[in-house]
Amino acid sequence: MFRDALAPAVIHRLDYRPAVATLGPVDLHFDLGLAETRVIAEFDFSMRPESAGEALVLDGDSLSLEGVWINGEALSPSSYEASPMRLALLAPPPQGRLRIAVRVHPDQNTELMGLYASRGGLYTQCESQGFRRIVYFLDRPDVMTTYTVTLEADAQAFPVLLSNGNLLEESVQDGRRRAVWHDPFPKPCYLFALVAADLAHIEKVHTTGSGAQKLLQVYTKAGDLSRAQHALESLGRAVIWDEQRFGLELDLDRFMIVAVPDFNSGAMENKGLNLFNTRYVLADPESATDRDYELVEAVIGHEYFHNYTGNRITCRDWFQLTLKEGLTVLRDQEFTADLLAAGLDDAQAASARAVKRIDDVRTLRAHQFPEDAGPMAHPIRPQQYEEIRNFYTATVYEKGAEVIRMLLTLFGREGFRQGMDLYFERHDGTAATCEDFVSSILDANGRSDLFGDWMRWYDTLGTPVLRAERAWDAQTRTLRLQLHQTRDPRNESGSTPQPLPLPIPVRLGLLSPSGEELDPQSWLVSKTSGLETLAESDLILLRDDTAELVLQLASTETQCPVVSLLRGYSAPVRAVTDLSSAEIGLLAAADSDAFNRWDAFQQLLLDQLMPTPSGDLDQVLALAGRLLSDPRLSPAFQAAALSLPAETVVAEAWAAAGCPVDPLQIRLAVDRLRLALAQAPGLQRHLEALDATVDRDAREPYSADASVAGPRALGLLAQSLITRAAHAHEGGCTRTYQAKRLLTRLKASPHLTGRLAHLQGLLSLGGPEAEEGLEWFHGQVRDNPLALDRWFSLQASAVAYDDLEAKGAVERVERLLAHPDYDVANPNRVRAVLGAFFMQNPAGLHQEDGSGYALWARELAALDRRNSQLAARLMRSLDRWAVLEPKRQSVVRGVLEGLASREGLSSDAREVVAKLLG
Ligand code: HT7
Ligand code: ZN
Repeated sequence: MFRDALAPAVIHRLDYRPAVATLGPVDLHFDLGLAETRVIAEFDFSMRPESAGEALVLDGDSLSLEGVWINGEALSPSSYEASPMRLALLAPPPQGRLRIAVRVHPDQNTELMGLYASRGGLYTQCESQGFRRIVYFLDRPDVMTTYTVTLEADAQAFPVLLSNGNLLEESVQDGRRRAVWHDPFPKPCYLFALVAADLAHIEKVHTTGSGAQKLLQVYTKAGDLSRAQHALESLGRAVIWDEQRFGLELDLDRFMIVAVPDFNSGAMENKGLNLFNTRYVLADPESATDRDYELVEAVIGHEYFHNYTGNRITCRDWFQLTLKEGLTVLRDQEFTADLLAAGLDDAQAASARAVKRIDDVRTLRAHQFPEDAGPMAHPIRPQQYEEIRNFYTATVYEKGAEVIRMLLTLFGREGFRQGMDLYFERHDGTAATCEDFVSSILDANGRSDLFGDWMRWYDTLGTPVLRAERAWDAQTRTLRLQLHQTRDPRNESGSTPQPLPLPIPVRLGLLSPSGEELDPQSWLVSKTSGLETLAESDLILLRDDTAELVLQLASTETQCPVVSLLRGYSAPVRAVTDLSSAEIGLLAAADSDAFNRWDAFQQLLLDQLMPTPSGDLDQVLALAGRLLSDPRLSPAFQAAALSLPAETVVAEAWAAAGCPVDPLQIRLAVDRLRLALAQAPGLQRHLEALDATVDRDAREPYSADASVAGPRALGLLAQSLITRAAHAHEGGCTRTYQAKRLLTRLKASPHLTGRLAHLQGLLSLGGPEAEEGLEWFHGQVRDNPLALDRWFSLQASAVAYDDLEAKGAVERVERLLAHPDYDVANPNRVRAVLGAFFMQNPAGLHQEDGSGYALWARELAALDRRNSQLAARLMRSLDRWAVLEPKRQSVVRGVLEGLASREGLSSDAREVVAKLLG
């Protein structure tokens, strides 16, 4: 008897077994309707000899069976067991042709997994386990086969019928449209997709390096088509980039992107038919910011790159998720960096790449570091899970990309490319493992010896700490650099403990105390232990827990040099050095490595934000002036350098220093520093000159190009500081003046980037101008859902200078939830309100009176009943509750225990809440 388990099952990586059967080509037939869709699947199966005599158990989820046949014969009720969650053929023949018919109800599918309705259209989302909500199947990534799909639907309601691969035929008869699609590439079912909707499209032809013609298409609602051009161009750039950088050509005759208004995540790489959240497709100056333009290009690249890293070579099991996600993130990061650097001279290109690197590391530190320090911490390849949907995490994606980036750093572009070539040579068309990838890269570079040590990165959780200490002998001009790594103590317990040292590539530089770069050629590494020196003289590979590098300096320098450690952020670790504030200031002022220059200044800012600030505020303010007046720095870099660390990043720094986290005190500390920068006499001239560029920019035709977006970001940063100073101005006249100026700028701004910055400024000042700005903006965007999302999120995350305690935040969010434009069925809108409040307004969520937590629990319990995946993701906003000060901690514990004891909590939410409770 096969029972549907009530208790959640924990799935262990080491329990992997191949499926009991292999499947032949699949024929799918869909009779499509919003209220009801009938699905027939037909395929040959062949039981594996090792599984002879076993039942053939097919996965299902919320399905109702209409009939099941083997070799054309209906099965007798005693030969199978069917439930919404599975179909078990109790004594299957060794092989046969299986036919299964089910009915599903797309318009009742609020989870947006499987086949669902959105604004009159039908769409699918099958990763990771959505196909089982369409028909009973062996829903696992190592079961790969080809698909032929017949779609039938009302011709008027569904003028466009799409599925994976190539269109074989299309016809309309008696008001019914019929389309047959065939995908010649074997794929796992999570890459299946269909679309039936009323859509328009734009297209272009791409001729590959080998001369083949490929059709690239973007589908949207007719009213959105004018916003699809940037997506189509981005797709064209991605196709070219993958050919040029990795020699990978588009393998299908056509490649389609479809924009979906209701979508759980960002996008999905279904073979030849990528489905996208509208947010990552549609871009025009009124609906997308500069940042959104960049994100659209990056996400389109990401999904397209999956065609090889994910689709052609897929994952053997879901534990290997980082095999496709980490690698594809690395590829999309490189895509963006290459595009940013294209056409620039060497120095400008290096600076453009550094800005991208800063951006990526900022994301890693803001999202992955807290995850790795909290109760949901897991290695990039987890050992176990209850719901795989909870493991689409910053760790699997972002840290996974960093682990692969280290291989790129070690072997360089050429070596990495050779490794990728070998990976495709060995594994194309298969379901592979992380071991397969790592050994391909290492073997191609003659470093198979590193394999065992390297795989430790896949089993280690937590952010490793790298300590560096110097000992300087002035007489012999010898620098002893001691390196010491420690890993999270939680690695010493658990199912596969991993307490052994990690191989850590460390790129380093030296500066003289007067700020001159010491040429790496002039160092002589006289002795090493616990590490390898590599061909590039500024790169070493730490192999042990403790290592020593002895550097002999050729220069006449007699003072201890300043070490610039982990240049370009060469490994995903937390560095702790013995540098004084003055030495960190020297790096901020003079390091030739732009990433470390940024990092050094951010460190000084962070030191000012600690419960007991360290360092010298005047030095920080003077450095800010120096950064702003350095003509070698790009405006984009300057904007990144002067942006204050996010409150969540400050909270992590407090936690790492063992200080209980008080989100309100953090907000006050950040605000004090913002005010100090805004009022620093040495900065006024710069800020005013930059602020004046805002009006000039508004008169120019809009471009999202980095050469324009960088200066714009800096101008708007200056505006935000001037706004802060204006609020503090005694007597209120400057404040009113600035509010009126922002309101004028808001109404004159031709693009969303400016409008949002001006409206944010107005919200921080408050008063009648803020109200007028909100109303005006709403009037402009009421028919533009993406821009309207921003109107919601700006308010949910707003910091008002009159209410730094955020006492009015909960009430404001309650008003947004009651607003007629709020829509709980639309994940983007839910993220715009709840996501923005929970993740970007810590002082608001963590109100001392518990009102933020009460809203959190009420809304997420309700959301869990409708869309459990989205709810579980938003619950992660309390990941770090255990580092809060005791009073808030005890309130959160009560809230979490209350949620855990609720009847009917989804398995997604149950897993997260249980982990949060420890
Ligand atoms: N590979 C895709 C993951 C994804 C997803 C996962 C779970 C639930 C819904 C989802 N939608 C898309 C996206 C990507 O990383 O490319
Ligand atoms: Zn991906």
